[in-house]
Amino acid sequence: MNKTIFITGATSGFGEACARKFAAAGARLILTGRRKDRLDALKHELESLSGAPERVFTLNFDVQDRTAVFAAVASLPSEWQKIDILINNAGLALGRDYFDEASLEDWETMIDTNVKGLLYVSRAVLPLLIPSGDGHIINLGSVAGKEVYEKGNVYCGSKFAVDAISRSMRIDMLRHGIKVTAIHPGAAETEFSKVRFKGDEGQAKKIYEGYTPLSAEDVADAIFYCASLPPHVCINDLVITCKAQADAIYFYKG
Ligand code: NDP
Ligand code: 8X3
Repeated sequence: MNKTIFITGATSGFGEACARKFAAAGARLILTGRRKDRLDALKHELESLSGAPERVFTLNFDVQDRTAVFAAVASLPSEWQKIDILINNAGLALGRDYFDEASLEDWETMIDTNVKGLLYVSRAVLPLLIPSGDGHIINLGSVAGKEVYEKGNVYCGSKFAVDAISRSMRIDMLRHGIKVTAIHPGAAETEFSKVRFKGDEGQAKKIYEGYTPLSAEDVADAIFYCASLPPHVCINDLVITCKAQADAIYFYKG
């Protein structure tokens, strides 16, 4: 794949799996996240595996920080200033609490990361995506952006926003020839639940008990498929769950 892919949240889960998948196909990668040690290790690994130095460029910033987002993208060297695909993946859930008991700080972090962060990165990257006339934006929504569930309140709200923003972006990007795909996964075993339950491994593990959840690689495969279609074909909206999950609420746990 002779393309440059900009991936947010490449230090773990779907973003990291996408980095491996696209790297294996020969793409050039701009990998971003807050944990610099992980970005450096991944760059080293992918460049050694491919035998192609300068295949990966890393940017270390917090998507919540508008100034940092624009400064990071502006710092890209000229040879990295043409981007073909933006994968807006960085995101998180924090807490799973009743609306009247949830932490306001958690709510703010989810909105600032999942909604405002996605907007900042998209606006910062678009000037580098538009000139190709053939760009692609892939946003990570969730089944939580399709149905709400108990104690999902603001996480669900943030992913409903990603769904609406993706649909709206798709219309506004028509004139630039940019595809917009929203991917809505169900339960996938990554660091997501560990982050949601603030490091409580036991609570995180319980989420995936009694069934086989999606893996990060399953989701990366679907994203790669969407990104590999002919130029005139766009998957607009893709909901992907494991076999044991019907939607955001119904599971069959054996
Ligand atoms: P992980 O926790 O494994 O990875 C999340 C990634 O997001 C990390 O690389 C993290 O990097 C990055 N990130 C989080 N906050 C910030 C921030 N403020 N600034 C920059 N980067 C940030 O989770 P997943 O891979 O599972 O999740 C990826 C996306 O998929 C999220 O948007 C999530 O909501 C969504 N999703 C996940 C599902 C699941 O069940 N796993 C299902 C449906 C959707 P770092 O901490 O280094 O900054
Ligand atoms: C993550 C999936 O079901 O925990 O978006 O909300 S869920």
